[in-house]
Amino acid sequence: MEIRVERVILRLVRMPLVHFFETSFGRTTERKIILVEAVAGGVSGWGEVTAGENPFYNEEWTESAWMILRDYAIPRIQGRTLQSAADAAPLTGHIRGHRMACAGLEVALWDLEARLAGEPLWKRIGGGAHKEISCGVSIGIQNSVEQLLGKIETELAAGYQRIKMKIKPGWDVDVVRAVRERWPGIKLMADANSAYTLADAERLKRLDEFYLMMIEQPLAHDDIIDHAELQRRLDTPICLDECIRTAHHAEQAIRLGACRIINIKLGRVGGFAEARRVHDVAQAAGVPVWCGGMLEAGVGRAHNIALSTLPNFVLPGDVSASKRYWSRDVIVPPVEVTQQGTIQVREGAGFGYELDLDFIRSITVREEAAG
Ligand code: OSB
Ligand code: MG
Repeated sequence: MEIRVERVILRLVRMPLVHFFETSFGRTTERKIILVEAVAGGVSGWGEVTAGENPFYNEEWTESAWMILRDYAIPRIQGRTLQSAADAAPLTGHIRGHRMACAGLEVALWDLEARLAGEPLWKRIGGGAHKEISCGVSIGIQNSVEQLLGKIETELAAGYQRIKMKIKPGWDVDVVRAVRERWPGIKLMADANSAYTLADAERLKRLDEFYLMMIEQPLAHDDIIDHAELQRRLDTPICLDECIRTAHHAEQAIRLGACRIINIKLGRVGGFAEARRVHDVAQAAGVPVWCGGMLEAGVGRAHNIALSTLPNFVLPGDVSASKRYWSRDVIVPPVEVTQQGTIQVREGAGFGYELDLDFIRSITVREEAAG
């Protein structure tokens, strides 16, 4: 589907979270999110940049993404005629790193292509294997164990299929034990966001006792080799998040035995084209994947749903209901989760939700249009 990209508009929106979210690298109370609108033939496609407010998850943050988009990514796309949204990633491929920034534009172009074709986005990217997405929740570090147990209770009652809890040194073995003792049968996993080193292997080994589904990214964000060493010592499967930025990384990690599961995030890998390649590499190796989250607003959430319809997304992901994050989302309807802990995939064109443009206008703190 030919796309002549006439105009790209960047909007910075501020959205307070309903509850703070804390990981091993810090606490977030308000998101600063870039929404990307790409226009062709009077039709708009929308993307969301998933970078955090600070360069702590990876090297990107909202402001770096704004500059990369404005000064590098958009000028390479705008005014061009693409044969398909698949042409976008190669055009920004020589930009080192900054994948979340480039992905914000890439995913907007896929949404645009789907809307121009009058087709659902999931179809356009080759998805559609699942009509319903299995949902888990990611629960941050809390002020007390009691608070954590209370939160887990609420999410299980809402129907979520698996619980992911954040861990860090000092909030790990004892806390996981408390959760396991209370709920011996639930699907449970832990995400360390790179808070440990190989010197902590014995401590991490103690988590084997709690038969977790997986431990996500225990070691450094850029270290596949130490994860391979750790995986040899653990019974619990390692899932890589931060380490996997390309399909080539996925290939290397699998070859080295550094993980048995991969978390795919659209932004971290640079958009749909690379996400699909990571998915395919994992699938060919018999490694299951699931869709991670970055506390997205509705646009990013809707893109994650489309991605999760690819066949090898066989484990519950971190994509959950809008209301867990926002008192009002930027899409209508908000993302809703059934009592069985699933999201029903929508059939409309593009990502299948309407933009709440009045609301977006009311929370926009900066806007810049190129073209
Ligand atoms: O590591 O998966 C992560 C949020 C921000 C940064 C990194 C991560 C997360 C989450 C939250 O776990 C997932 C979500 O609810 O969107
Ligand atoms: Mg993670």
